[in-house]
Amino acid sequence: MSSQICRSAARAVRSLLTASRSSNAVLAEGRAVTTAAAAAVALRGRAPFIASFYERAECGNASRGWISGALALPVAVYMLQEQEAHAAEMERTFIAIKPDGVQRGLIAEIVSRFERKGFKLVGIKVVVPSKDFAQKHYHDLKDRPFFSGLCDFLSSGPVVAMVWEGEGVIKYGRKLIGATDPQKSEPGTIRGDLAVVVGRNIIHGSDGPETAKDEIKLWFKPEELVSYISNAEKWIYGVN
Ligand code: IDP
Ligand code: MG
Repeated sequence: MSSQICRSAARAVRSLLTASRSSNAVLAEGRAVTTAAAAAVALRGRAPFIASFYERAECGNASRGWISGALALPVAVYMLQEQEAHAAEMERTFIAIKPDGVQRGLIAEIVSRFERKGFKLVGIKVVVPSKDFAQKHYHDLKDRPFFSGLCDFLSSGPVVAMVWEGEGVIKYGRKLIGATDPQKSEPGTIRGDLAVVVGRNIIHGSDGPETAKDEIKLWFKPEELVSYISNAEKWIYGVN
């Protein structure tokens, strides 16, 4: 079941609820029937039982407004649960533009590569991390000879910290970024196109689901992240 259909049905259901609450009975009935039809289309295949009720509600005569209203709540609950479940499933990754990328004026360039791909920005801020914070972020590299220098560098200036959301965003985000060493990054990747040496490779990206979760938690408070449906999503996701 495509998330697109889920979302459009949820939107239809929201309209339905709004319409059924309306004090203007005539308008409410007309709108409820229209949105009932939309919900039926969206539900067909996913919840045929409920959808068939909606279709009957759409075709019926005197009772149609009543049926639409009566079914609004269970369907709304069903669809909103589906939507919540999808939102919970949607992958998120932590991406940071390091001080070299910020100082070189590459923020817009980097943001646009993720945005143009179809990923969704759900959190962004500019911070100067302390060395202690940088050490926490790079804790898995603490035994490497470059660890101290790397943490000095990360805490040397503003970093643009971001959370991006989308299907496959963790793995594909790493593809957009390119190999750690820009000399080995393919042209077309961020590091391949915009950086030259490993010590100044301009961007960080989580390397797996666990790291993504830990890094998002380290850099962002939950209330700094926004859940929303982008208008472009119905054109980015879909199954034919
Ligand atoms: P990644 O950023 O591609 O995930 P990691 O191996 O996790 O690469 O290393 C984290 C960061 O440490 C790199 O992005 C780079 O800035 C730095 N780094 C990695 N290897 C070296 C090295 O050999 N010399 C200096 N810095 C390095
Ligand atoms: Mg890494």
